[in-house]
Amino acid sequence: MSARTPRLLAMAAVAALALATTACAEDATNGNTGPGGSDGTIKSGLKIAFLPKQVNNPYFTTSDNGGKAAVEEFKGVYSETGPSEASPSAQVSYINTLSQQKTDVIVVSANDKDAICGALNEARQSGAKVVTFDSDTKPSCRDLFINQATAEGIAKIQIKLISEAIGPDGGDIAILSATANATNQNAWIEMMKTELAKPEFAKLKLVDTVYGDDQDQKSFTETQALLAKHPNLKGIISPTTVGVAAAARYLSGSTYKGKVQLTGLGTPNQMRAFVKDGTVKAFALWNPADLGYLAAYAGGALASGIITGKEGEKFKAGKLGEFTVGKDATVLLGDPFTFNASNIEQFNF
Ligand code: RAM
Repeated sequence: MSARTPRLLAMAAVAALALATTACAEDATNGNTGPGGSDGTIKSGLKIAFLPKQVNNPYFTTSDNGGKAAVEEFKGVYSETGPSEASPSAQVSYINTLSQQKTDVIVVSANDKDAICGALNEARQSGAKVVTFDSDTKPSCRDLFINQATAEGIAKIQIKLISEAIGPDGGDIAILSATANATNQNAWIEMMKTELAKPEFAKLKLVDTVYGDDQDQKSFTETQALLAKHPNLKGIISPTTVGVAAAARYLSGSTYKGKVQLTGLGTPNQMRAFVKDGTVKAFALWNPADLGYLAAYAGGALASGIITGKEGEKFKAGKLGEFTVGKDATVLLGDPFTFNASNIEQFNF
């Protein structure tokens, strides 16, 4: 774990408080009222819109609230809009509207790396800066991608957790993913396959990958179908907060509870009951509020001319400190964090 981990722990522990009190601006880069930018401060009055994969997902409620706190710190105008279903092209009409409204920064988690590119590039031609966060587009369609953790790190922790949960005898495992086009889940699945090819995981065999489309009911039904189809299944990895919560709910009410192991990427509030009842031993995630907060600051820095997306550029992200733009116009939040029975009570998001 990196030096950022204790910070994540501390941040997450106070996340509810921070969100409830709408973090004040004591160490923000605000205070400027003019056009700003050249002196390294974010311009005030920037219109910053968050466009999640879907709006009715607690993960995005948390991330976007983190963005709102940041936008308020630098005295911008925050908004959130988006589809209720995470389908590939569902975000296009929202992007067009935001562009017509002369939004300065669109912060988007992409349902598909290609499908929204045309709309995003039109918005950019009209003057908007585009920041992807959580799930990227093709790099040519955005100015910056705010990555929650490396795909390799996210893959490694999930393989490690399922391996530990199943034990040394190993067995068949399956993946319950989000939508088939999701850039983020697809990158993580590829890296999980690479990880599984290592000798230490030779006893784990990936037998199926299914998609719950980040819909609770579909994820629940897909879990049920997976278990019917693979009677020897020993574990499920669900790299989506919607999927892992639905799978946990199914398992906890079934005869598979404690026999078929489950891990993945979940929010503590959605997973707490299933950790307590023994359905899930451990799962991982980052702090979604920090991810949204960082994305908002990055958007503000872009729209103020502080950064352009070039490797090596630096910008300040309020309480999270200074970040550096990496390769392919990407900024990294930190490492994933593991939640289990010993720490889950400390988190509220
Ligand atoms: C779901 C979404 C999101 C992903 C998390 C882990 O909420 O698919 O994109 O990052 O899970």
